[in-house]
Formats: sequence, structure tokens, C-alpha cells
Amino acid sequence: MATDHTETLARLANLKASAPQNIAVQAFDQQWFETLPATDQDRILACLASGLANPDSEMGCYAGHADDYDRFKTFFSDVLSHHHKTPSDAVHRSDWAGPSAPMDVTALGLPPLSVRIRVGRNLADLPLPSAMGAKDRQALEDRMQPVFTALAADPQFGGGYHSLTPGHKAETSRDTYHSLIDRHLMFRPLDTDPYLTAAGIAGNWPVGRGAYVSHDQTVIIWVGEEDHLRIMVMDRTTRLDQIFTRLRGLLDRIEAQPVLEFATSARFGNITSCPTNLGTAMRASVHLALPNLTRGGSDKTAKQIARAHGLSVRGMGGEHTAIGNDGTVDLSPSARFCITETEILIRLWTGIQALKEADQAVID
Ligand code: ADP
Ligand code: DAR
Repeated sequence: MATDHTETLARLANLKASAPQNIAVQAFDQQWFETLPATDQDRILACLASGLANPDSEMGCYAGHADDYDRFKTFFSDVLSHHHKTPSDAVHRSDWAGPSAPMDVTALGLPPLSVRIRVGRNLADLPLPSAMGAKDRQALEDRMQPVFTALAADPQFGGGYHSLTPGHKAETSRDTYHSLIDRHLMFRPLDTDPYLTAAGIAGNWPVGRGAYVSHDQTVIIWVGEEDHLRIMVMDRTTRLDQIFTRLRGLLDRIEAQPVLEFATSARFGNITSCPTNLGTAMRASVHLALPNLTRGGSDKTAKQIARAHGLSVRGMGGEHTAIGNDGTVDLSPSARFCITETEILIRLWTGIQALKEADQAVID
């Protein structure tokens, strides 16, 4: 029996007028939708669930399966070109060569900064988080255990896994969980995020979720967040390039594990839940003090200048959080798709210089 989508289609028509910034709603075309078979109609509307429930969304959709981007090419090509400002037939290319010279912020007159570079990865043979059931989520966590055992035995990456799954042999305590969050080593409860909840990404919380953290707390692998995996290196350092190189080594070590095949596409690069992360799935960030640009506690001026340099400003707790009381912001390149990993790192390096100069110019 085909589902009656009359109410949803009416809501979409209303949101087209009332939510102009909601990319998914604006890209949705009812005439195209009505050409789809019933199962695909259900599947594409599931992708829009978050943007339908949260009109203030900027992206407004998440893919539920790795092949959604090809299966619904008409819709996602529009979404991707609108968000990433790329041609509708754009093809992503990755490049991990790294910079030709060291990137040492000491040369910019800066002290060691908190630097974090993360990539999202999804296993090719499981649904993406918004379409997973409890068994899928548990299967993901189980599949990662031999990988974590191998990392734990590696002198470069030794550490341990902290599970949030009730009854898991590595289940972490509530206090430890919150301490890990406070140290930016673990993600917050997903069911407190309205976008992830409406998308289904927070489903079955906290089953199948956890984080691998190295003993020196610089290597972190999240399991079961917005993507199946968020693989990251984070440290307080002056050398951006060394974080990049360490992440590349960590990824090589993980990808050498026979149990894992990641979802990738010749056209889109690394497949991710959110279209904003497609391609590199990389966010490279620093916590940078901008006391003059954020005078009065507002991040408005810092965001304007950052945007002009292809950068985003987030708060100290990451997305949807406030900047630091001392004017410290989370600064990172905005682009993920049709940019290489090396180019993202270079954009962060040049962006740090530009924002520090802009901050200094306020008082000169
Ligand atoms: P993501 O970066 O994975 O897209 P968020 O922006 O929400 O997600 O950040 C996730 C966590 O990582 C937050 O606790 C945030 O404060 C932390 N974080 C991000 N960048 C840095 C950084 N450069 N130094 C320390 N913590 C960071
Ligand atoms: N609230 C979502 C955020 C999209 C980008 N951030 C991610 N993927 N964490 C929106 O659609 O605006």
C-alpha cells in the first residue's frame, strides 16, 4: 500500500515560501517527485525529514544510504551545487600530499593553538545513520572492535574504547562520559540535537555509540555520531602540518584493516550523511583568540571577515555553541567538496594569518 504524502507535500509547498534558506526544501521539485516509484518517494522524503521538522535548517536533509546521491541525482545535484557553490556536474578530487613547507604558527607570533582535523567515514555495507536500526548500530560498533584492538597495540596510537552502549564490555560511566565531552573527546547526546533527532540519526540512542581515545588524548575516533565514524587528531601545537600528517598516518592504519570498506564515489569522493560534508568530509579547525573582533561578546564581525576568507566561525563547544568569554573562536575552512585535503589545510593556515591581522587592525 503506497503511503499518502498529501500532507507532507502541502507542508513542503508552504515551506518553499516561508523558509528560503532551507536548501533541501528549495531544491525539492514535486513534479520530479511524482515520477518516482512509491519506495523512492518514501526514501527521498525520509532524507528531508530534518528540514521539514526544522524549517530554520540551512541544509535541511541527510542521505540515508550511500547511493542516495546517485539515486536522487536530480535533487542532490541541486542541493550540492547550491551549498558548495560548485557546478552541478562537479567531480571531487582528493589530495593528501600536504604542504610543501612546515606550517608553524610561531612565525605568526602565535603560541601553541588547539588544532583538530577530523574526517567523516561511513562503512559501505551499512545504511547511513539516519536509516540505521538498533541492530545496524550494534553491528557498526562490533565491527570496529578489532580495529581498536589493533590500534591499542600500536605504539603510535595506543589507547582504549569507551562505549555508551548499556552492558557493553567497555561501557563507560556517566561521569567519565561527561568528562570526555568536557575535554572535547566525545560527542554530546545526539537526542538533544533537534536536527539529528528529526533525521533519525539520534535513533536508538545510546546503542552502538562510543569513542576510541589514545592514551595521549590526541587520536580520537567517534562511533555512531552523524557519520558512522569521525576520525580525528587533536593537539595543542604550533605545527598545523604535523596534525595533518598524523591524521593521514592514522587513516592509512585504519584503512589497512580488512574488516572495513568505506563508502566512496568516483564523483562525490567520501560519502557522508550530510551533503555539507561530502567529498573530503574534513573539517580542520583551530581555537583562536580574537578579542578585538569579538569585543562585546558578539561573533558577528568575526563571522563576516571569516566568510570573506572561506572560513566558518563556531563556538568553543563546536557547532551551535557560544564563543569563549575571552573571544576565542573555533575557526575552520567552510569548504569540504571539490577542494582537496591539502587545500583545506592551506586555507586554514592563510585564514589564521588573515583573522589575526584583522583582529590586530582593530586596535592599530
Ligand atoms: P565537527 O567538528 O565534528 O563537525 P563540532 O563542530 O560540533 O563537530 O565539534 C565537535 C567537538 O570538537 C566540540 O566539542 C568542539 O568544541 C571540538 N573541537 C572542534 N575543533 C576543536 C579544536 N580546534 N580544539 C579543541 N576542540 C575542538
Ligand atoms: N542543522 C543542519 C546542519 C547542517 C550542517 N551541519 C552538520 N552536518 N553537522 C542544517 O540542515 O542546517
